[in-house]
Amino acid sequence: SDDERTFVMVKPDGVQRGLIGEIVSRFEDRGLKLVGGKFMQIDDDLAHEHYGEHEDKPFFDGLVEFITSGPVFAMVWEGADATRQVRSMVGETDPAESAPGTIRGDFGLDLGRNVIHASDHEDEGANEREIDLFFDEDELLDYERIDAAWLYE
Ligand code: YYY
Ligand code: MG
Repeated sequence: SDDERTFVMVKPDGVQRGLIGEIVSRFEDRGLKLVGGKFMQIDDDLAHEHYGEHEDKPFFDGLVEFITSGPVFAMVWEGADATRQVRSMVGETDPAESAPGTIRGDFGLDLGRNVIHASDHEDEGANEREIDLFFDEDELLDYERIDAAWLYE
């Protein structure tokens, strides 16, 4: 289906480095549809919930400190196979291992400052869980892109 939704977030480093527009443009250019967006600061509780799967990892405390350290830009993008396609545009977790042309491969060098979060396509239902965590239902908008007929056969 062409209405899969996925959660994406420009992290505090991406916001500080002025990369919001560049990152939004990449998803728009790909033909994905923005259905929600929120400029916000993550508090400790939300950080713990969002990154709960990493609670026992050595990098967890630093990760929570980083993600709560400044504003983030949270988004929901919709399109065919959106979760997997966005992850492929994002690159590997470590920017140093990410191919040029990917967001992390073009804008990062360090694992702990990798610019962007996107729902994991290998974690079943992660996209829906993360969308629910960050957005209320009425913050997600239903509309057609005017070029929809040219994006899908
Ligand atoms: O989903 P993704 O962001 O690509 O990676 P995760 O394995 O879910 O880890 C979340 C987050 O934690 C990652 O974006 C950077 C940070 N991190 C880290 O600082 N050190 C690690 N060894 C692994 C992950
Ligand atoms: Mg992950």
